[in-house]
Amino acid sequence: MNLWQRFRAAAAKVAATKPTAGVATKPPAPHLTSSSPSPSAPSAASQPATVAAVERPDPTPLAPLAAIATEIDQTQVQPLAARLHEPQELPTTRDANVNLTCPNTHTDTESATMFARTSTLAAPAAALRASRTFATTVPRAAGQEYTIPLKSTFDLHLIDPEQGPKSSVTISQSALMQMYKDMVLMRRMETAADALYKQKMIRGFCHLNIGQEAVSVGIEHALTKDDAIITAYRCHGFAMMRGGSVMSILAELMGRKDGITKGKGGSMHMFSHNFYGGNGIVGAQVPVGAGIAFAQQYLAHKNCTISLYGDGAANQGQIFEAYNMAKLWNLPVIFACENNRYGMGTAAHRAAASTNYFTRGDFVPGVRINGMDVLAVYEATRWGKEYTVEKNAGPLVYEFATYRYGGHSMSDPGTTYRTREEIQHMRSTRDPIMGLKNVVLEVEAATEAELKAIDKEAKEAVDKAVEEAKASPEPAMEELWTEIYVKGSEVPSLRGLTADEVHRF
Ligand SMILES: Cc1ncc(C[n+]2csc(CCOP(=O)(O)OP(=O)(O)O)c2C)c(N)n1
Ligand SMILES: [Mg+2]
Repeated sequence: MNLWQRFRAAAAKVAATKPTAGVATKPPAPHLTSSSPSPSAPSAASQPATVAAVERPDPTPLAPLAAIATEIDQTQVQPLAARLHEPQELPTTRDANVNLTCPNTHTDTESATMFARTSTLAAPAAALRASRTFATTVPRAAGQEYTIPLKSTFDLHLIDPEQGPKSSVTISQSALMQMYKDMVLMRRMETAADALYKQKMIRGFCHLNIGQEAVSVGIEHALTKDDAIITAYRCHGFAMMRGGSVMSILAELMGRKDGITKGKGGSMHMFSHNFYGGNGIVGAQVPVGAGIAFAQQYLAHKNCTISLYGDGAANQGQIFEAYNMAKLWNLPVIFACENNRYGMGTAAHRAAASTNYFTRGDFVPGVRINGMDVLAVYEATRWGKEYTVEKNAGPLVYEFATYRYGGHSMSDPGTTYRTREEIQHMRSTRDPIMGLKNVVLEVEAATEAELKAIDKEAKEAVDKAVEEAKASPEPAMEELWTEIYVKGSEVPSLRGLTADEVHRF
């Protein structure tokens, strides 16, 4: 019998012993026996004065009841209340996280365990080399393939572990190095955007993805450009991976003509071939992603769609409607929640009754992936495409456990709802670039000097892109009237901001 069952049994006993009227006959709620009352329930002090006057049951049968209530409070209620306000330390559990059934209990440390099951990334390369478990004696060459054991594991929902993503990746030297280059370039680009914003060259909304690079890079490396991606407003990295140049992205942020959306979209609205944005309305892109997958299926294309959203969007009704339709129609879509642990300033566990986002498709199989490990993201996406397209097995729900180092947007310092220590801890132990760097050195795919040269090259490329973007003019006024309708389907005239402002096509 667990604590609650014991409590109920004791309460039933009390009720049977002395039935009396009034509030005092009810078994006391556990929080009332606590010295630190729960914020969600009235404190004992705030009980109406009449309570004292009500006839109380005999205290003797109440004693065991109070003892159990205190035990419940101390073992269950108080730790939960404390966790609402404290950053989560990362426990280390492993195999228990392979779920073949949908767990219905809520723990807010689930995604945190994902990081914990990754070996620390900050270990010095020399030490890693000394302890490496696989040898690569073959001389390095672009075409050389490595089979690299993953440093993180996957959590599965309704997926047989034998059939799920592999625990290692097989990847060429050039692809491995390209992943590193992409992440380094992306971080430099976002760092430049941060500086341009502070110089007031970028205005309005600007959501940086520093810390989350492994998600967009790992996904893109596992897809082809015929597969589709749609995401929310934290989209600069995806735009870059879908073919946008650094210059075009920075120019877009500055509202310049050479921007990827001709300077008309800004931070949240970037598009390119088979990249459907860049969407500012939280969650709205998720059903659109299902629609893109429907088109792929209808047109018999052998491709899939990755429809991304944040933990802050994951509780919306439209997400579940999209899951349902996708499963009903067996669509080739991967719904992918980038769980960076906060929706603006709200910690995920304060907004979600279950933070096991990968299980929330219920009947849709799911995988939780360490989103700070680019190789794990790559392997999960490779497997997911095979599952949804080649095997035609229907949709999946992914959760990428990730972390943003900066605030929600440039107007959020990002340190009021989480501690500086938490950010520092993630930066120093889970950084995706550091993690891949260690792997590269471990397998001897490149030397420290070669990696340094890549960093330098990325810095120079971004510096150049900044200058080019700054030199780009603002779009012409006529651009106000373009790209509103598909060419050939325009209405005869469009009204502007005021009634007398009319544009005729
Ligand atoms: C429909 C809608 N409601 C509210 C907002 C305001 N808003 C912008 S971002 C955001 C939080 C989203 O958090 P999350 O999905 O976790 O994404 P993250 O910023 O962490 O990448 C909210 C509520 C919005 N843009 N759209
Ligand atoms: Mg979030």
